[in-house]
Amino acid sequence: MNLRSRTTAIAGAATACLIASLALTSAYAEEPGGRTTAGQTAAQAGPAGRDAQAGQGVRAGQGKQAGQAAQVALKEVATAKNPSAGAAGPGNTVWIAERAGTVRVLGDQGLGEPVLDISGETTTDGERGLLGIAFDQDFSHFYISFTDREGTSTVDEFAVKEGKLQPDTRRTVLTQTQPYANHNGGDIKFGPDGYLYIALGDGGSGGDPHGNGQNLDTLLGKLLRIDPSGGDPYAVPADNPFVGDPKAKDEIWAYGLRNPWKFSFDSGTGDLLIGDVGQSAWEEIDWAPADSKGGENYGWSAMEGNHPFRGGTEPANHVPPVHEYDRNGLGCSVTGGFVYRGDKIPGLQGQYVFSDYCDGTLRSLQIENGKVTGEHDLGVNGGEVVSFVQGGDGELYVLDLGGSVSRIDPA
Ligand SMILES: [Ca+2]
Repeated sequence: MNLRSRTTAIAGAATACLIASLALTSAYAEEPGGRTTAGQTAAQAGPAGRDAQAGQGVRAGQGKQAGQAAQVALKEVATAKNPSAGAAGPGNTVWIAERAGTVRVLGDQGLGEPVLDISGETTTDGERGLLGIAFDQDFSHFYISFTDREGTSTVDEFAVKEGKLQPDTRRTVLTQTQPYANHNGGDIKFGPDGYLYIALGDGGSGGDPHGNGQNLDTLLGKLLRIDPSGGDPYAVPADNPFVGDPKAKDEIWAYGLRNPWKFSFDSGTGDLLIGDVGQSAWEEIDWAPADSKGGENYGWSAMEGNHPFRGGTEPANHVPPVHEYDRNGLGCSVTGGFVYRGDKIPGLQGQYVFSDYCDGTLRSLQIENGKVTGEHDLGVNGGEVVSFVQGGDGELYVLDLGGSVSRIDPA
């Protein structure tokens, strides 16, 4: 897949809006007295960032280096309408969520007809919409994460029988009201422990005006861990880090997050990786080992990446990002991906693949014992990359909000 044209990148109003709201409005329209409009910001940043990347070629030789970048190619396997999330489904299927509220299954001829349509229950203003989907480990339940028509973050569950959703079993598992339209997070994944993890942003506006990131008495700005099958509407695992602390919400697994747009667990090691979108200067990848007991403080809004934010003091328990990058050419809104555990690209084995919504270049990190020992530009551009999907076979897919669903193949 090639770089998209400037015209195409600017064209979609929804696209421009999401660009702006994911990252850039944090310093612009979302704050009182912002310097410019969201539309202008998006038009300037998206295509410009992409143009700047064109011709730079492989950057693997810069900075830390460990071996050669894997040789990969992007194979478009389907087109969708604003794909926003995906999940491996029963029988090695791949399920794709479209932001306006539909879910479709990838087949040999692209995406099938919607198997779910909640488009009447959500909106796509700001950063809203259908933002996450997940199956539990035995594919007996399917979960959707979306903002409802009032903007409230909502996680609902469906029973699955013989690979099909059972609409009459739908129930709401968790809701969280949102003070602003942006920074909803919204990604959901089951961990290797069988519990459901839910990422919620800091509630929005810009600069975390309510201090939610460091406030343990709110679910905003957190990664949650719940057991939806253990209670009604859910149970809290007894070993969650703040169970028993009356000043902290029991559901919290980790905190200090701004807009954890996408996160994943390494299917090989169980390690946790979170792409947390920065305010206006630093994009970051956060990490925790598989044997973490939870409770990590990733710093926001005292810290943005490794840097004190607006005079903030680094918390004593701050867990700094495993990787950060600034806004000088590499993008403006990190999109967390997956550690590659497929078979087709041996050179990519064990590397964390991620991208940036404003830039689109696929990159990979070699991470050993919580330290980045190598980083690579994979030499391909996924467009307006909003999500990665890991198929049941371990192969990775890239979702371009503009419509492409592509698989990462060997070159
Ligand atoms: Ca942080």
